Formats: sequence, C-alpha cells, structure tokens
Amino acid sequence: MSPTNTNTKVMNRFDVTSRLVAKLKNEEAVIGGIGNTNFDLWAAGHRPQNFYMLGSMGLAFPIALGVALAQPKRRVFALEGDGSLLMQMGCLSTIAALRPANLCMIVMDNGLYQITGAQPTPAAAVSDIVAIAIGCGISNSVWAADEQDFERLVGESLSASGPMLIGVRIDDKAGVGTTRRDPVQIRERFMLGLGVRQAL
Ligand SMILES: Cc1ncc(C[n+]2csc(CCOP(=O)(O)OP(=O)(O)O)c2C)c(N)n1
Repeated sequence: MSPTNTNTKVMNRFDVTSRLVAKLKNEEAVIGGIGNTNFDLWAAGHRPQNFYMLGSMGLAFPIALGVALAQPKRRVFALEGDGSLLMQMGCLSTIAALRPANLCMIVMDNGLYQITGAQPTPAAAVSDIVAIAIGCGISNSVWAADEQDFERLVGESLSASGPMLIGVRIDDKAGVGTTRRDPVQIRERFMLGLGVRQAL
C-alpha cells in the first residue's frame, strides 16, 4: 500500500509547531520527541508544560501516555517524527487499548531520518502512518490537508472523547533551534509546570 497522504500539503515543522503552541490556553502539556520535534517546540517558545525528549527515538507518545493517564483533566499533546514512531510502533496499540481521551499525537512525517543524514524511512514509499494508527485501533487518525486544517484538527482534539492522531506531511528542513541539553532541568521544569513539584 502507498501512503495516502499524497493529496496533503507539504508543511513545515516549525510553522506547524508554532501554530499548535499558539492555540494552547490551558496549560496543556506538550511532549517533544528526540531531535527536530523538540528543537522546534523549544524554538516556538519555552513553556513550563513542555517536555523535551533527549536521546531515544520513539518515546514521546509513551511519555505523553503516562502524563495523560496521570492527569486526565489536562490535555496532552505529543510530537514525533515518522522514523521515531516506526521504531516504537507498539505504543499505538497500547494507547488504543487504554483510550486516554485527553491525548493528541502529532506525527511530523518527512519520510526521512532527517537529523542523521536524511536517509529515507519506510513512510516515504510504503508505510502509511495514519493507516497504521487506524489499524492499531486509534480510529480518530487523520492527515492534515494544510495549515488551516491542522489548526481545525487541533481545536477538535481539545474536546475529543478518545485519543487522536494527526499526520502532518512536512518538508526536509532541520529544526530551527537547539534544546538546552540538560535532562535534569528539563524534568524539573516539567514537573513544576505540571504542578507535581513545589518551587523551593
Ligand atoms: C534508539 C535509537 N536509534 C537510533 C538513534 C539515532 N537517531 C537519532 S534521531 C534519528 C532519526 C529520527 O528520525 P525521525 O524521527 O523521522 O525525525 P527527523 O530526524 O526526520 O525529524 C536517529 C536514527 C537514536 N537516537 N536512538
């Protein structure tokens, strides 16, 4: 099967991430995956409710699942690259089974392992990320047609009654920022931002 995203506009990760952040008004948590997704999340403007994954591919959705289950009243977003999601695909089945209503996953699909030299991923030619998510049981999985459609889908996710996955077809550009590589600070700021740690 070929990917079904060929009628969708090729967007830009930083632009789309900035549009997401601009729509957040209620201290929603946002988990960035390794590399470009968290670089662009950082560059879009640091928020205390942002978590930036460093080092391991595919952990943005599993971490976001934990946050969504622990704080069901908070809306949680997670950003992941297609290559990283393909490495940790089993998380989709787990999320489908647990059905956190407050979790929205966004896949930035450039069909590349961009940050390690732009090698093509299987999503470039044969694997359809949205079809995979639907097959795993996340029925509310869709490709965003363009930026306006992306914003509409994000708005829809804020009152969704089950987990949602938005596929975004993006260009081959690198992230525009670089997250400060301090895992302890990242964790502590996030825990303060989520209200599970008191300031000194
Ligand atoms: C478990 C693991 N394998 C390999 C790597 C090396 N690595 C880091 S980022 C990356 C590519 C990520 O691709 P994708 O998620 O599609 O994001 P993009 O770089 O395209 O934005 C690779 C292979 C790693 N950090 N961890």
